[in-house]
Amino acid sequence: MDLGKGLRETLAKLTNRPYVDEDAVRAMIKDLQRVLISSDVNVKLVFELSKRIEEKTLKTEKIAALSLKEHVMKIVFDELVALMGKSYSPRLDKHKILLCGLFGSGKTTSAGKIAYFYKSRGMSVGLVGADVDRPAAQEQLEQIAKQINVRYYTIKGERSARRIVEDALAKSNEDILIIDSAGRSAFDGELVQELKEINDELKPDETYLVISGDVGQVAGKQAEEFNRAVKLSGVIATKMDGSGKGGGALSAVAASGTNVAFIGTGEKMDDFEIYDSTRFVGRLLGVPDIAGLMEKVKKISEEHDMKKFGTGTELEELTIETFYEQLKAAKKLGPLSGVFSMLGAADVPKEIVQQSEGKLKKYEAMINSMTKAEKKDAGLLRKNRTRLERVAKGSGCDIKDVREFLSQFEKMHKMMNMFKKNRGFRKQMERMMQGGGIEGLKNLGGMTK
Ligand SMILES: Nc1nc2c(ncn2[C@@H]2O[C@H](COP(=O)(O)OP(=O)(O)OP(=O)(O)O)[C@@H](O)[C@H]2O)c(=O)[nH]1
Ligand SMILES: [Mg+2]
Repeated sequence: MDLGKGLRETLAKLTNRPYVDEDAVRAMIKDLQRVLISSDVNVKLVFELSKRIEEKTLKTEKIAALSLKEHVMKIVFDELVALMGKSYSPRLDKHKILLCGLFGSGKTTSAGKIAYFYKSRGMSVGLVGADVDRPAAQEQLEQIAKQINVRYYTIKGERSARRIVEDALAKSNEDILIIDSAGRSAFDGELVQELKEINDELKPDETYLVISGDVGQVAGKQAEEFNRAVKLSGVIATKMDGSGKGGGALSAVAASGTNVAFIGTGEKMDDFEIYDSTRFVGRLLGVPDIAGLMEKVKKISEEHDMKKFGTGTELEELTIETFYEQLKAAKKLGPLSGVFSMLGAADVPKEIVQQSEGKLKKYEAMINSMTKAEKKDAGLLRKNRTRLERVAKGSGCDIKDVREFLSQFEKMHKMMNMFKKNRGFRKQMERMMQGGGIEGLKNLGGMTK
């Protein structure tokens, strides 16, 4: 299951309640446990986290400025961040890096990514191909070195990784030297032996273990084993783009006493980030950069694009025209659905928020072909084929397209009605639209960077 979606739904359920009491907190914690465990977070960690959340929410004094809901949200957010471990700051001086890890975990790709990372910061980099097991490994790394334009060192045909490292050390003078080592199917004596040899020769300043994020909580055990053999500086968790188990891997590494240093989020050289647990959790909850997003909301509402979204004391009735205004505004905002979910609404369907330019143009043409009465009351169109045909013809679209537009409108209409009934959401939205509420949201604590 998608950890982010599960967490967002859990929190939305809580904020959707008219008031929060002990039962509400307990129900939320149950949901949270289910979501985390199904994302392969270790059961023991989940229960420890639940217990802390329960104690903190029910037994600690809340900060005066926060509502009880905000208080609970802040505690949950902070606990999730703690579960996902510490953030990392890589050194930026001259140093040598050793990469190790099991087969196919992403070592060679990560070697390239680190090289690219430091090169982009103006440092000189050398890559060392010390994988003497897999015949194609040397070419793979050489290819990467060419692609990102950094030096490459190896001895073709050499069977000893140690000698390759020794040779590279003698020849190189780059700020950053990165050694790619051979993968193994399992953590065994042979692997430890080879790593120790390289280690003795290289005396690395940083040793990173590369783990594929899709192994889930097994990552913790791997980190422990490797850390015992060669002292690790940190873990690089790769394939964090595809895996639903990424949260499990990160939390397990954090619990193993090592820490996550970088994460790989794709196959390209710049799909690579310094690990920041606050940012990671923020992204899961749909608010990657809450301060930046709020700035955008403010700016757009100042441009009046969103004025019809509901300023003043009442949200206006959603009509086809106001819906269209919102679609245009939402496009500018990007991850608007994340804001909605933070405010306590369930996720706005992606297909509504992410409209292409072409589609918006089509919608505009459709709206221009509608009568005043139809724009006010979409129900007139819904069941009247003649009207549908007229709009389709007038806008050069198929009836199917008009129906799709109407169905999106109806979905949003339903959501708006839900929002309207929810006073808490309404208040937050109004405050936000007036600019003042942004502070309120920022006060959710750890969410700002
Ligand atoms: N989606 C995605 N794919 C990745 C990521 N990192 C690596 N890969 C892919 O995973 C596969 C294995 O990557 P490698 O870098 O060759 O792994 P390795 O650990 O060097 O493999 P061995 O040398 O055979 O042990 C390749 O197809 C990579 O493109 C990532 O962060 N995201
Ligand atoms: Mg490799």
